[in-house]
Amino acid sequence: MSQDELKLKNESEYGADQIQILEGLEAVRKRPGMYIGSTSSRGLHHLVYEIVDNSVDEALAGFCTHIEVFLNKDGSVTVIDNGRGIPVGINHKAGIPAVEVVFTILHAGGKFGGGGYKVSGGLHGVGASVVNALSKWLEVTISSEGKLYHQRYERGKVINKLEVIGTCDVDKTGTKVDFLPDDEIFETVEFDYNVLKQRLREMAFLTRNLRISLTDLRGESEVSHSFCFEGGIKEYVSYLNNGSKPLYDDILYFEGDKNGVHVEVAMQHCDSYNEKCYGFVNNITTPEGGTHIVGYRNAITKTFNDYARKNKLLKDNEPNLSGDDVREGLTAIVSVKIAEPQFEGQTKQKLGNSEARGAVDSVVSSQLEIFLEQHPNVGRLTVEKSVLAQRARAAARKARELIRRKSPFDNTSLPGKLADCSDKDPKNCEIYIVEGDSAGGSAKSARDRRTQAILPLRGKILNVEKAREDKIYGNAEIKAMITAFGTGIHEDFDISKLRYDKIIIMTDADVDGAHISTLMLTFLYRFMPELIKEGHVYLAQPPLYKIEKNKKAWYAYNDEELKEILNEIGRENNKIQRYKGLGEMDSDQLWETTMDPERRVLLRVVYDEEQSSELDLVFTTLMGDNVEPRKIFIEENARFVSNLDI
Ligand code: TSJ
Repeated sequence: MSQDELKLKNESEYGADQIQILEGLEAVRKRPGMYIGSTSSRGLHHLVYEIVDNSVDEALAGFCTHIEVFLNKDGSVTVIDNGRGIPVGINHKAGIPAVEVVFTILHAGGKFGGGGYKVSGGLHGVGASVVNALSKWLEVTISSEGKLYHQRYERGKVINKLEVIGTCDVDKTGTKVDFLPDDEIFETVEFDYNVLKQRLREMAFLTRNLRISLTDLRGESEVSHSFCFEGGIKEYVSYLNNGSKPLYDDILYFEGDKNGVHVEVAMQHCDSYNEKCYGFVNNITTPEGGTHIVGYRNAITKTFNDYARKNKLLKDNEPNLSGDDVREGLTAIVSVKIAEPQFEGQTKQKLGNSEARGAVDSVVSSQLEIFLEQHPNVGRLTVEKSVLAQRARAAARKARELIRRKSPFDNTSLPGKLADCSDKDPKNCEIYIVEGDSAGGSAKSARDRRTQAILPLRGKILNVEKAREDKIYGNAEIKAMITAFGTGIHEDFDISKLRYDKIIIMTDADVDGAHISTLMLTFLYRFMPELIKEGHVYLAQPPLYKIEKNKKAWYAYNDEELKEILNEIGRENNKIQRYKGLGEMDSDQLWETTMDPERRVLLRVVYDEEQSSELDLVFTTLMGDNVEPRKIFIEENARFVSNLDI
């Protein structure tokens, strides 16, 4: 029992208890990072999730069907649900209304009265009181039994007692919370509509039939999205597979309870080669996996092998299919709900509860076996694909060994086209991956030979989304990159062997260039994701225009900048040159505008673990066979680069 709860037991010390409580929330304001991870934009957005989580719990309990989120003009957020309303009765332990307990006592989430329990979240599942503590003001309004109850807090402190401020329909119930994040706490208090939209969409997928709407009232015209998925995580899988060709029409769905664990799995194979598997525990993503994912994988491998043997799709003298073989092209959502999740791992994003392993294994094994018996085409197509994957993997192993045998530190094995730098300390070094031999030539003469290496690539590099591993290793451009970087790939990957601190992709500032950048990023993301996660990957930003006037020169990196420069220097007597490609710049210009560390602009490619399913989608959408989603992507593609690094 916590200090707070102990104190609260003694009702006669009510006044003293209040002081204790205020100190509790003071602690949150003193060390906000401890409670919401960080005070960056990410922490700010967590405030919204923290509140919405409470409404989702109400939906999971079966009492709420609709949640609305508004971003208001004054910077505040409104969350409304049509649940039962946070209880307003006096909590017997605390001697204050339950709703006040929720907002003023740390870790009080849902443990009060009525036996309702909160399926507490992961790292940040600390509840409404933390949001309250980190808000300039917060107001809660509850509709219950024909009355409207209201209370206001400022920086976590009660401003007025819970009071009845009006009436409402007797059968109308629900909770509304308005809050304004405290700009003394957060580095930024500006919400990103798209970030919220993505997470709310995910929440809607994870709770089928729950409608979640988001409305942005900040701009001149209202922007709004509303999500409600009758199929829940089945629809999530079909959303993720949009842009790929499914191997069969069905989306497999398994659900069950075992050992106190609620298990839900949806999956479908595509004719592509990558596995996508997103795990959730109590609706929180687990980028590091954990016992639920292990259980799911065991079940899939075992059940497909059993099915293949039983139906003679694998001969007696052929080896078992590996997990990787069976999961080639497989997209899956594994969602479990547990009363007391244990999170482990470096970032506490890995499920540790051992009962989850057995529960998922058992639910998936038993239901998948029956499904395959009833849908033999799914079994046959999957096993046939897995057998091909098995053969390709054997070929890939040979190809990989050939690459591996050449030590990256042995200069003679470095790719012939690489113009390496002379400094041998990776910390000082960077490598430019340049599209085309001619641009490669300018870059070679432009560069600082001591610290900058140049690797020109010829034409478009292989699309790794569309090729099996063995073919990928045969590709000269990809081999050149792997040996130049020095790290190895996949299970051989060792970041300590990275030969350059910065990997900079430099392509023309046009649609083709963007496509090549994306192919490059796809390769890095699939084969060396750590390089992106650790922030080693950048996109160079060549200028789009050169403006000359009176023997002076300016460079503009986009149309906006061009306008600004023209406004400044006047529109007369100037010469504007639009660069169509890197090749149009001479080496001095290339150095000045794009490569000189003192003057250039680089975009760092970032990877947000919590949004990895979205990032995955970006790559597969662009690289898959479906043309329509690809067009959409190109319009939105600014999304996966951010963090201007000047
Ligand atoms: F986070 C929060 F507290 F601020 C918050 C809670 C915010 C919002 C927008 C909604 C909620 C919330 C809480 N919605 N619905 C509920 N439900 C309860 O708190 C509740 C109601 C009745 C009973 C019961 O057992 O009768 C139990 C609970 C947990």
